[in-house]
Amino acid sequence: MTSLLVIIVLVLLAVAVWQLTKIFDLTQVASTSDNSQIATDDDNNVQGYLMFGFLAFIYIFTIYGVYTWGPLVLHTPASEHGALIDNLMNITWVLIFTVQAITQVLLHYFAFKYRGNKDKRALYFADNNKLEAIWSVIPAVVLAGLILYGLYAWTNIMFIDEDEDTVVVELYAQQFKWTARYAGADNVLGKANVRLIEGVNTLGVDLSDPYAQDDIVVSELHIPKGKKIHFKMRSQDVLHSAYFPYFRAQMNCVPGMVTEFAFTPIYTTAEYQALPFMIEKVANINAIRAKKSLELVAKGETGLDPYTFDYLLLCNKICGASHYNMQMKVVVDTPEDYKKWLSEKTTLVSEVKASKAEPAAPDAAPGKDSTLTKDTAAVAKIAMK
Ligand SMILES: [Cu+2]
Repeated sequence: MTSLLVIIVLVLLAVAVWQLTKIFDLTQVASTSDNSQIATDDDNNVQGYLMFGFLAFIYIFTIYGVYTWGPLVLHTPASEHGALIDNLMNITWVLIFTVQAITQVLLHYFAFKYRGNKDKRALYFADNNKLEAIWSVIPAVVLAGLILYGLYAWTNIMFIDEDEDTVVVELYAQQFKWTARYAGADNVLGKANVRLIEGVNTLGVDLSDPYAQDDIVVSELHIPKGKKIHFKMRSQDVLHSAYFPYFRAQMNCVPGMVTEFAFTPIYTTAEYQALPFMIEKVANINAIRAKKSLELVAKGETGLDPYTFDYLLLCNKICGASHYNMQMKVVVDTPEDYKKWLSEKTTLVSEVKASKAEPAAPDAAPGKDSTLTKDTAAVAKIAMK
């Protein structure tokens, strides 16, 4: 509301200034100054030099931006293919910056050089085949190279060898949470369908399918370091996008179909937390949080907890009101820790059995509601932060 008022005030101010200048112009009618609408050589000179001013502005702003926000970009990739994506990204940046640096200087310099002048006549110039060939062929060759390298990187990253020993995990997206399902010892996910969603079987797994017997459903994703993880994505409601920024992986989750992506993590969570850049980043975040905490405590509110780094699975498609908070913690374990963690989990089949053994269905419903209330409370808590 306040910002709307500020905008209205600014617009009214602009209108007032504009009207004042009109009045000022009218009072100058009798004076000797040149009031014609045709640009004079003086006007053209001013415009010519302003071109250089604008050129300086875009370069200073670019350098300022790189210096100020550059350190915020994603650092060391945590997956095997991540370096390939970063390399592609860096090559693209270098090309863009080089072309931009050359063309902007030329554009603004020529606008200055050929600024209007009473003594100059415009040259009639139909075309120049040699020039046109140069500025068509160079970008075509550069772009073709970039696209070919991109295709090579993409097919390399997206290729999943069916015979390779992978860990198959399903990522199930719904407004507004992620759930993961492990394929279990057989490494094959049981069939699933939204029509089969019932009680604790929130993913609609077909419990009569032999492959579903050892499936494990969890709300925190654990994956082993050094092993290829084969993700199969489903969505219950709308388009979501499974985004693992540190692993340089993203794939849309589309209702009614299964999408796939695979990557191999190369740092455990503990190893990644111990990287020098991450220690510095966390220290910076905590310095900001500590300052904020002091302000909060002074106001009689509770301070902020210190931040620790964790890999996250985020949703990268605006999927509704709580999209911003649709995330799941991802833990990369050593293969031994991962095995231990997974062995402590119960299969979905036994969870469903246990829930049915409990007295009557009406009791199950409030249980489900209480998780919902807990989720809403958690969202509200984070939103308040
Ligand atoms: Cu989403």
